Amino acid sequence: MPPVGQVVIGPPGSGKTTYVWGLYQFFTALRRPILLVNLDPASASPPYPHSLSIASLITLNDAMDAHGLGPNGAMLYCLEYLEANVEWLEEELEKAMRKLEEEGDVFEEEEEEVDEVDGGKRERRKWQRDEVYVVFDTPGQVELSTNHGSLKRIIEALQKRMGFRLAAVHLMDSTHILDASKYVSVLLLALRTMLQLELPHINVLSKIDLLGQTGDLPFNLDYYTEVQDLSYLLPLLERDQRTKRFSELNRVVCEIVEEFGLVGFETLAVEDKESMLRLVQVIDQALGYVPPSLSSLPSSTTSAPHSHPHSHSDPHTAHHHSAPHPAFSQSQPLSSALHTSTIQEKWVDYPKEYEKFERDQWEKEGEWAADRANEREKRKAVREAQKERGVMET
Ligand SMILES: Nc1nc2c(ncn2[C@@H]2O[C@H](COP(=O)(O)OP(=O)(O)OP(=O)(O)O)[C@@H](O)[C@H]2O)c(=O)[nH]1
Ligand SMILES: [Mg+2]
Repeated sequence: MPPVGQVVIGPPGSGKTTYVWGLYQFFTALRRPILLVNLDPASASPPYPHSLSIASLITLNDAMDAHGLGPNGAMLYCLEYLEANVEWLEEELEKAMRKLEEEGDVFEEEEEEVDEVDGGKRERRKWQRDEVYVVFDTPGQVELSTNHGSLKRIIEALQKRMGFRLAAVHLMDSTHILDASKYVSVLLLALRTMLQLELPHINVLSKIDLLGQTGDLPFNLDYYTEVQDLSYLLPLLERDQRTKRFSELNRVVCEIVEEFGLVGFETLAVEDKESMLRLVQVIDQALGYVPPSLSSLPSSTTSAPHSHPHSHSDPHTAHHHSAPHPAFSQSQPLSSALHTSTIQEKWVDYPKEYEKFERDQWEKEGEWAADRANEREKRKAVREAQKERGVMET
């Protein structure tokens, strides 16, 4: 089976790079192998641990200096340059994947767990080619995925020549849905991109944690995620002075989106592990990808899962868990309707109550972890005392 992965696309600032970094942390916690590829030439040193970067081939500044281009033209030039040198990308990917196959990957263990489980040795896990998951971070210039052909052709080359199975994960800022006219633009952008890239496609309303703080949502969240009867939007668009005179255009756009019947949305709050888990499972399903099973993991990874009091922390600083997430074995994501109503409660209707509930849970988890650490210390002291007694008796 060929390698699988995601091409992460979306407008500037929609959260692509943060999501890619979050995915790395999440996959590492789940002990799933992951390779990150930076295809944004404006980002010479991406914040996440990447296996390769377009910046090794060409940067935005190179293109601007060499050809006297502005940033937008230089961005298109860089992607065209990458397309012309797609063999470079293939060779670099091949090298990175072979490294995982031959040398394997090592997952960080918390010190005390390592001491207890395997006497301080760290196991390297070697991966099969079909287990390797590759994530491509792309620039935010929308035309790269709506009408400029280079990104599409680069993806096609990876699919045809290396056998990649890729899904497009299209992030769009969820706060746009608060404004009916912006929501219509988001729908149109999603549809245009789906038709251009022709990949298994998952549209995502990102930064859903900001939705409740930013404004009032006229309809329930599932109205927007499931793209239900868009005629309900028309009175809102009529009321808005900016969009009133385009009412006929808006009506036709809504009809087109409904006729295609392709657009729907998942949601994402990148720091929320349940939100990440749900999205990863939906993408796995779209790709027909079955993650490496628990039974094939090294013995040290099958110890009891332990939660971490800071598991909700910023992805830039979050700890890696040394055991797989308990939900790892769940093959089916929560039903879409149920999931969306939970998200609505958590981020839109009762964010404060949820925050308090989660804080209480973390406190309990923290106490539990402290108790466990004390227990471990006690057992260690007993073992040492027994050892000493043994030495004295012999
Ligand atoms: N609250 C919240 N903020 C987020 C989330 N994801 C990203 N952000 C913030 O959004 C901003 C933009 O994030 P990036 O990851 O740089 O966005 P990008 O799509 O890579 O941007 P470009 O590369 O410029 O196109 C940063 O300040 C992030 O911290 C999220 O889920 N919730
Ligand atoms: Mg970025």
